[in-house]
Amino acid sequence: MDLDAITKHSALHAKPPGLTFHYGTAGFRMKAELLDHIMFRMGLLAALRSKQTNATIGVMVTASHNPEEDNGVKLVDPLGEMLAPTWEEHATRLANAEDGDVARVLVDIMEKEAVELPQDAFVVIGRDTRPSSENLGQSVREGVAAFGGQFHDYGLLTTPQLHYMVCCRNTGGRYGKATLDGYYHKLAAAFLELTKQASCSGDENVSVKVDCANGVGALKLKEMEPRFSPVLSVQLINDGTKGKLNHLCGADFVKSHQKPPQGLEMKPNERCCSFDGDADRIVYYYCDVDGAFHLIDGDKIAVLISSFLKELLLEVGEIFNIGVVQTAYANGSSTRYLEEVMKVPVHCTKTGVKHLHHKAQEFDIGVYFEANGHGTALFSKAVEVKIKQLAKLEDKKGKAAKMLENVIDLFNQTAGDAISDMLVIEAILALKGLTVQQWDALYSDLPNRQVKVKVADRRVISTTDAERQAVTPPGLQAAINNLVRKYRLSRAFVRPSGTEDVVRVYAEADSQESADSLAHEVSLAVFELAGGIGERPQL
Ligand code: G16
Repeated sequence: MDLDAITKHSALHAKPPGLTFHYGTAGFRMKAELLDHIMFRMGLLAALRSKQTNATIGVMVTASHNPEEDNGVKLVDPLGEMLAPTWEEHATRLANAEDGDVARVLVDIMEKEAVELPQDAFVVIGRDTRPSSENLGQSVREGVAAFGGQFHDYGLLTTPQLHYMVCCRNTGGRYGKATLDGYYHKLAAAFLELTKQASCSGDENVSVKVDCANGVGALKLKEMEPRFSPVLSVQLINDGTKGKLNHLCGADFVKSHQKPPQGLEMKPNERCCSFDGDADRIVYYYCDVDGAFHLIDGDKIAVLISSFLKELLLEVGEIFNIGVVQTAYANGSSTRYLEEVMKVPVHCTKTGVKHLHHKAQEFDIGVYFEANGHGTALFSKAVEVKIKQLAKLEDKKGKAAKMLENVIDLFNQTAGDAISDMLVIEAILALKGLTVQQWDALYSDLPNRQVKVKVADRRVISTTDAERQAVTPPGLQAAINNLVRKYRLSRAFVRPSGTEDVVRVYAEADSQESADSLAHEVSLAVFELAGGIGERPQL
């Protein structure tokens, strides 16, 4: 490693003064103009991580659900998972190093992690459609090259596609081919095979309106559509040809505002869904004959998937432990339904798919979904092997195992994936002969509200118990407890966002009016006790 060259090169990607950076819920995220030095340094770090693991590492340039002016970056570990927590700390340290100290911090990380310098480094890069992403991707490439690493830049990809590519490359192609064609082929083949088993297959082509948040998901779904169109037709809305990324559209907008995205006209009972800006989240919705909007979020997706998997397992006759992982945002009704009606164990982790993913790996079959629509299902090696064996049988058991084999292939097991999840959902609905209205009717969500509060420094709020209790600032949790007591069937919590400069407030109660009012009162408590700035929260 030529330390002088790295120091010189770092000076061309100077750190803006006076700011502190933090590898958050999903990497670094902020205004795009502040990110150049971080991109260069994450290129360096990805090369270093690649040397240490002797594997391909991924770098995704995206700020997912954030506004178009923001951008971000996250590193993807060898099996397509999120970066290991100790390396998140290295990333934070490297991002905050003064320009002249970058080489020294790198040497320090190398020593700590026992990285062998002569080892080759290979990094794959993907980016979303933000105007800033191309240049920021160039800075990542420069970082990798400055460390003597090689790279392959896939250009525009959804985030889950990049996770998939990393996993394929590090498993010798066993997970799939590390190309877009390989991704489309794997998913479409599994989907077509699976839906052949639907009793009404071939009768009618199902149609879904897909709001693509004006993001990269539109491009990729358009490319893939001919492969599944014999069974499913998609009408793309907010496909990026005119609107702004994530503006008044996309999964985050629909979930948090509980209303349809701009540009999407819904006829009663029409089946609709929304992706977010990098297509790693999905939520479904429809409006009924009275014009009322019905949201089917990540919680109901987890219920649909886990009940389908349980039924298949019963037919296969194998006892595998299946668990569902949620976060504090999960609607109380969903947790109750999973535990009491479906008898499935439910675990709660901190927000961030990295936490849910790790917990889900503890089960033979782990289904994880955040209420915001970010999730997937994971199958242990032992399950995959057993199901493959059983799928060779020519009886009823074999048929169910074959279906399970297709389901396993249809899930993107590396990350939440809106395209893959949509195909899983559509396949399950077809196989079970369910409409979205019947799916929605499985249980009723408790009315809920999510709001954001601006404070001077959101890190004054710290939490415990999977973010359900505030530890600091003093008095905040007691204030929340007092407010919650005023409402029936109520619950509320606050946490600092790891992707936006805000504090998030969540409240649920027995009526929408109560949920709104509780969320508002808790916001005021945050504003007063945690250093609110700007306008006081309004109801
Ligand atoms: C990211 C994470 C999600 C998380 C979301 C919001 O999603 O991957 O796990 O739920 O941010 O996080 P926070 O509340 O900390 O801002 P995305 O789709 O933006 O990458």
